[in-house]
Amino acid sequence: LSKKPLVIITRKLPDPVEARMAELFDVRLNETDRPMSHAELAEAMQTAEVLVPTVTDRIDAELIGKAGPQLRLIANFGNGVDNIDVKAAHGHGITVTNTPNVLNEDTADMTMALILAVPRRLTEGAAVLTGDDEWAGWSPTWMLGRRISGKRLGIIGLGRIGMAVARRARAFGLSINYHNRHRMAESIEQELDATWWESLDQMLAHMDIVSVNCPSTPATFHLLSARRLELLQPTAYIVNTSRGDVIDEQALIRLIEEGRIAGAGLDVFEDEPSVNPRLRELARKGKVVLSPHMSSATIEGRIEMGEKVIINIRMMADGDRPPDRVLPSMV
Ligand code: 8YV
Repeated sequence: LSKKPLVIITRKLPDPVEARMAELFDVRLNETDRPMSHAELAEAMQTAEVLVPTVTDRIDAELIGKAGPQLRLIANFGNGVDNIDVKAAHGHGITVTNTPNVLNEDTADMTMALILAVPRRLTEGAAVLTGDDEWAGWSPTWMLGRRISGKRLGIIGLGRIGMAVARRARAFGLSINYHNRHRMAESIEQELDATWWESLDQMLAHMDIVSVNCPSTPATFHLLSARRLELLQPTAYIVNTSRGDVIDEQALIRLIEEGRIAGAGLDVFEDEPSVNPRLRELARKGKVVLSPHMSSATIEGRIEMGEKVIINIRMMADGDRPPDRVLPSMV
């Protein structure tokens, strides 16, 4: 990289982040805040030394294959790198970095918000006071939800975000269970009072609430397949703040419609930004709570994500290894 590399940012970032980047680098901004088209991305990759994409840009093998030789770094503004073909980038000698850790707490907060909102019917209750009808008043049998405390939470993917969820969930009286391919160190299990389930199938059959916190990779595509979703108890809830494609969304919708899963809290969807109309209908019925991919959307978080991107670019421009490199073996 040159000392003041040409950095192309694909989306509008918070003002302080853009200002700092403009001080340090030769920055080309996207003022429109409309995602770049495939052709615009291809053009950007012909000129940029550093590309800063987001989750809405699909940087596939074809685009990477057509990138100019000056492109040395793809510094993703985001934690998940499922939008980037990391193997293809690596094959072309392009480094990929992400923004880990700074969004763990925000994502865990939103996960808890959904874990609480669905069984306690929060959006359904809120809708009573925003609709046209008057509230008929309190009744002993009205708006009864399900108790949170004392229930079993199963975390799929006890990583940095999953652990932040576990810490919060313990304070709400949930017991902590998890499924990872590899068991965590005993010290972590002890700190979180967490039980490892080697078999995801077994864990699913025994949980009251399941939270998806693993990344989207080829290995986790439809990890919650129709067959696995059918293992859940009819009283169980699912929360997903990871990526939509970890769950077979069609199967999830069908099982909730059929009353074979109690409900879901979803911040992510298989085909963003379009959301299946049947999910919207389930939301109107109070069976699911939907939020539009906003788990990490805090002012503080976005600024810290920007700082991470800046550090990675600076390190690389200084000839050092950027701290948040994503290697093909990690995805
Ligand atoms: C971001 C996310 O909003 O970081 C991630 O993986 O899903 C979100 O927190 C998005 O990725 C920004 O690119």
